[in-house]
Amino acid sequence: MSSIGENGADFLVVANRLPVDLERLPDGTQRWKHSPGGLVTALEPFLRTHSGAWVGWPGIADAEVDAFEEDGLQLHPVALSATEVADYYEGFSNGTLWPLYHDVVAPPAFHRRWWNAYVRVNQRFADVTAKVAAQGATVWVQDYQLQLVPAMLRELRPDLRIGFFLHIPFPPVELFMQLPWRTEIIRGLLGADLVGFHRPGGAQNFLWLARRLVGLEPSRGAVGVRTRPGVVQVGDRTVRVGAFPISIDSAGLDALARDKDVQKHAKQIREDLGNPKKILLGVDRLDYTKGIDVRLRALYELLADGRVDPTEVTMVQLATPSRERVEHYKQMRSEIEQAVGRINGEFSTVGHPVVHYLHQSVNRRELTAFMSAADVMVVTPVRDGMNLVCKEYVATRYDLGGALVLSEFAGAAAELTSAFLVNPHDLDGVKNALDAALTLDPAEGRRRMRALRRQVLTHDVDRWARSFLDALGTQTTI
Ligand code: GDG
Repeated sequence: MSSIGENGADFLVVANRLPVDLERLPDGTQRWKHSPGGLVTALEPFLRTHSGAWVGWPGIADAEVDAFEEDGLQLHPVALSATEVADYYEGFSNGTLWPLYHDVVAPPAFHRRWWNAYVRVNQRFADVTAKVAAQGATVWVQDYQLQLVPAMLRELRPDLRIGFFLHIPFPPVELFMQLPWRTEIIRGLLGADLVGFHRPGGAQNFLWLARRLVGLEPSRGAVGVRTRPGVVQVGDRTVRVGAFPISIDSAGLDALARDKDVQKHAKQIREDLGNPKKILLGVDRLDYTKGIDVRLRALYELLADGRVDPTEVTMVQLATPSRERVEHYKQMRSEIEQAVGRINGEFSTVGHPVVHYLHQSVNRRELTAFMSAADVMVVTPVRDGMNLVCKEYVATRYDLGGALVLSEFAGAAAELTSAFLVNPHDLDGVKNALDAALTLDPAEGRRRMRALRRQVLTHDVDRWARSFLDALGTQTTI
């Protein structure tokens, strides 16, 4: 770790979180820890192989830390007070925008105090970025926490090339219109040169809103083709709008899954679980959008109907702790834990629980071993921008084993069409898909997995980043 020199960065990522978390130890000292999460997982391989800077919050309140360099990457921490964490992060980002953008699966709360903090914090991110970006630099702003940054940054630094990517769904017009500050958000995003979404539907929704709320006419509305953006004229500037489906470091994960120790660990996991005939696996941040309750309900009914034998099938649910101070999350956690308890109470035998529920995060190698050990990966979100877990599972199955049950409401469903696709609101459909995946003919399973792998291995995170940066007009050799 070293401090930063005088020169500004040519390529910057601006995200709510830094790719490392600051941790305070009981003895008062601090240390940096690698932080999990979709965004970091997605961008890290790209940034490590290019030289750049990352602007973000270190993950704890009131941490005043200087910029530093790690592995050739400049890290610029943005400090947030405890009140700002409560109002901007837990409040407006995760209590207003997150549920609103995920089809109001939980009711969003609208509070002016939260909004004011969101504006203030977005301005701080823009100020820090404006200070550390070199003349003419490319800045890539990430996600729903920072939607005002593009316009704020353009105001401060018109010389910059600014891209924005949204990692969660962009909602239909009727839902977005609920937001009291809807016009401000659209204007904030329009400060970018390129606004990217996972799916063409999100890009289309955004173009509609730009017309309805700001009166802008899209000059090319056809956003159906993945990387061919629509275009909207904002004064003398052209803003491009398009769909860029994110992916994973497919080759890296494939290699990790082939590692002998990881395979040994996978075998050990099966043994530790009592060598059941079939292992079902769920891996999610503990979030109400992920449909963990849906799969537990389906499993419960399959057991109750006698379609699944509890002595033959075991489910492992890894639920990474997430947003634990936000009310909806506390409530959902206890509901899920009750559902696990109910299944185990009714169907387990001593020493052999049907559901192994871990509310903790595991390291990457261990996660890969779990995926290698699983016969059926169950991904049932009621709404998900993309969902990387399902792509990761596919990347680990070099043996063409395993089966994927995937919600139609995950962005990934458009690409992973050889999965068992389910509507998570249709409980019978989910049960049938789980049953089909558990009793899958091995040859049919290999055929499906081969098709899934062809997609995931040829569409990796590097390709995603390049296609976005190419559309932004940046040389991806930086
Ligand atoms: C947002 C959008 C979009 C999970 N538990 C552990 C662990 N993870 C890793 C997974 C995966 C990542 O976290 C989760 O990514 P997802 O895409 O599934 O979901 P979100 O966190 O909601 O991400 C999503 C994504 O942004 C990218 O644009 O796909 O739709 O909601 O990589 O493997 N990793 C480790 N231990 C765990 O316990 N090491």
